[in-house]
Amino acid sequence: MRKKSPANNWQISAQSHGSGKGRMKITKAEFISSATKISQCPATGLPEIALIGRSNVGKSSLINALTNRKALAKTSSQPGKTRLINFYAINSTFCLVDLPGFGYAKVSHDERRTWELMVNEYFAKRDALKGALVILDPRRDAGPIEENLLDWIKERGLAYTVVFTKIDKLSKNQLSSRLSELKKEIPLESPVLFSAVSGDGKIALGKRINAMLGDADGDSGH
Ligand SMILES: Nc1nc2c(ncn2[C@@H]2O[C@H](COP(=O)(O)OP(=O)(O)OP(=O)(O)O)[C@@H](O)[C@H]2O)c(=O)[nH]1
Ligand SMILES: [Mg+2]
Repeated sequence: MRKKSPANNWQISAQSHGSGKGRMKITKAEFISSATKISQCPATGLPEIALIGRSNVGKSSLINALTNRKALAKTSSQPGKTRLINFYAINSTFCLVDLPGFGYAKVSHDERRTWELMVNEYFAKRDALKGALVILDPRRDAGPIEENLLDWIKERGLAYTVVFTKIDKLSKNQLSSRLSELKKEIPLESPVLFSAVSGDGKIALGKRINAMLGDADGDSGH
């Protein structure tokens, strides 16, 4: 069994510190374009890391926090802000791809279906897609949607990182007990604990993205 001890797996403090090894310094972040289908996705030639998660979980805010930009990606306190697939080139070396969130009940059935098809098609067919950031709010329960999503990502052979965001909204104790509960609901390995407000987890996440991109390099045989 390659199970890590909870202490290693669920470390709450010191995630944003650590050595400089593998650190990502973002010097350039630019919006490239939006797409609703695969044929509209930009031909950047860059590997892509997609952010996936429920509406309002903080996907777009995470992009802004990571890139130190206030409004590179549009955010809103209302769910359903991101309605297109948005591509952001980082350091001209890879793209972060902001996807519409799922599970937002207040849009029409047709519109929700359109988003699902859009995201499904992107995930199934986009060759440039090398990794996924699965964004979760530790205050909310994870369910079959997240479980299926993780299965799907694994079947597709994508690298992925689970990110718990908005951790500033919980005390350390609350966070710790929520993480233990969530761990029973979905299989989680070494999640990154993040806050777009405090900046916690930015360094850890940058390292993970670097590692995912490094793995993708190896896979492509270059
Ligand atoms: N306290 C706190 N609020 C956050 C954090 N991240 C995002 N938010 C807030 O959560 C709300 C939703 O953030 P977005 O980044 O727009 O969420 P999203 O996942 O992109 O939402 P959709 O585009 O609808 O899928 C906004 O009001 C943000 O300010 C965080 O780390 N801490
Ligand atoms: Mg968004």
